[in-house]
Amino acid sequence: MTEIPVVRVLIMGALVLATACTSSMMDTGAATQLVSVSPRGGAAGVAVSPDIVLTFSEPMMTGMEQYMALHQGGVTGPTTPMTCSWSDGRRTLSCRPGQPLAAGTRYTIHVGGGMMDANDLPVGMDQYGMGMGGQLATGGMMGGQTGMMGTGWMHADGSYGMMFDFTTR
Ligand SMILES: [Cu+2]
Repeated sequence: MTEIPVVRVLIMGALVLATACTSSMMDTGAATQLVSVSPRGGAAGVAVSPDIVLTFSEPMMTGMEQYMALHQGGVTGPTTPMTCSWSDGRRTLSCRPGQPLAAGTRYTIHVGGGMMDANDLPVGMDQYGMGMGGQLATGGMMGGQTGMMGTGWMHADGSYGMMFDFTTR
């Protein structure tokens, strides 16, 4: 009868894996945070060809730029295509609109609440975002649009990320 020892070995293995998983999660420490946004929420007189820059406290997962959008008007307004690039070890995301923005017009940067860091962990947004003029994008504000309410956009707190509006000069 060799089956019982095999089962015991498998159980032991599972326990070791569970222990390793717990300790690695503790080592991760605080969640990655969105630490700065430019232009800040409520900014006025912004150039019509602005550099829109997000800075995170830790490296971000590949492809997360797809969950950052620039809307004309509020968060339900049409989006403007942007060209984005990462720097500083994938901590800084810099985007520029493909065409100059309209003058004297309000725009909204929408940072998707489901952005993940390089360790595949959710990114905190409101700890610093509120102080930068950000507002949580609630379901009601989204106006029932579905394109920005799925994975990548929805945050664990039930919001759809943060919005930072500005007005061009
Ligand atoms: Cu959006």
